[in-house]
Amino acid sequence: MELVAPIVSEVQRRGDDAVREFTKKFDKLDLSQIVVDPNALPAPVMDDAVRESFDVAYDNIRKFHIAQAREELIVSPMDGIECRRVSRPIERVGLYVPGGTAVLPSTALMLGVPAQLAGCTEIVLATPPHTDGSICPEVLYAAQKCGVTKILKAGGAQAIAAMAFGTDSCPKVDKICGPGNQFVTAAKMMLQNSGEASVAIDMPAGPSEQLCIADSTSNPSFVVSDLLSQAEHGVDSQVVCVALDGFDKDVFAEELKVQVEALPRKEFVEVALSKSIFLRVRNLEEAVRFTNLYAPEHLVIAVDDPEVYVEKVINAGSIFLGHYTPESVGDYASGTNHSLPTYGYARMYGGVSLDTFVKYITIQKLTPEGLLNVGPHVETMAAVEELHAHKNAVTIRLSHLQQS
Ligand code: HSO
Ligand code: ZN
Repeated sequence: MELVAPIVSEVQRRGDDAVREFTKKFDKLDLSQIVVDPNALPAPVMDDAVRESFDVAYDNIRKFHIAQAREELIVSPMDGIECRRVSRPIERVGLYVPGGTAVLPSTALMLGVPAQLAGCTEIVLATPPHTDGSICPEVLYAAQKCGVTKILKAGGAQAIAAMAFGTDSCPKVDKICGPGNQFVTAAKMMLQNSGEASVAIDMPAGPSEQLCIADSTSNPSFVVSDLLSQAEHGVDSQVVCVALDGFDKDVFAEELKVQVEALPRKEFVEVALSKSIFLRVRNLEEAVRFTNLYAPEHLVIAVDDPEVYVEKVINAGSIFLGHYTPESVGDYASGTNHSLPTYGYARMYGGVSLDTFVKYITIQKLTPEGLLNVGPHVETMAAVEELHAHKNAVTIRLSHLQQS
């Protein structure tokens, strides 16, 4: 917070100039134009196979998220009273797509698709550019497909502050979504509490994690491959293997050694593993109890009959069932969202969904009969709270009705 606060206030004060200066300082990049319109750029040059995979992912994510749209609610709690609830898009949203040690264009889809489906009209995507100032082609492709209206070529706290306050070239947004490093997260948390910025965030993000439940039916090499797919994200990732009877730790450890050795991101993996856990439990109840306490971002239930666990799980971001559902399918293309609560926040947050990009407006309409039914109760309650004008707004109408 201490490191990020001066960056945020400089961007608030000096806008684009400050963003350019921080980009120069942290990303060693001198950019004259920091905001571009993706739709004015030519379609990026991409391998056909890569384009096809991104298209499949886009379609699956779209299908799962479009089904999340909620019908308008209409309820009549008493005769003459109608209550409704309608959903409306959050008009201006900011999507943060991390660069860092790995560029994650899949995150552009995970945020862009629900924002597009929600009907957000200004969609700003912030991402740190390559060292030559260009944008990752797959991020640009995803941005164009999802109807992103502006790309901010910046990362870190400076990008978050630019979207929160708006600058000459970057539109101000109402909500900022997406994962990021500790500086991005600190900026998001600071700005959501700032009355001057007046901006919401999706959820706090911390180091990410996976918990895998394994028993005698599990395939140790599958289990290891899943845990490593999450461990390779970064040195602060954590993975947990919760093992029931019949899951052999020695076989697991041997397989782990072999698979780690073959990974290009071995250095990150080894640090992450040094802070990870192999936990032996006595039975299903213990496995579930620990899982709910830990509240994993990703829960892999790598057993023959995973459904018996599902109904008992209360805290988890996203769950992967059986032997043929690696976490990576959810990371990319099964259709579920990979922006998930981490670090125990699955106790009170769900992942990004269509709901992240909408808000609900409630509506009520009373007929004279409705006011006759509920009005006297409102008068009584207003009297309890000693709010005379509240009471009078009902009384004046009830008298009018009695006269006519
Ligand atoms: N597992 C990450 C998402 C991701 N994996 C992006 C690969 N690319 C957090 O859910
Ligand atoms: Zn991942």
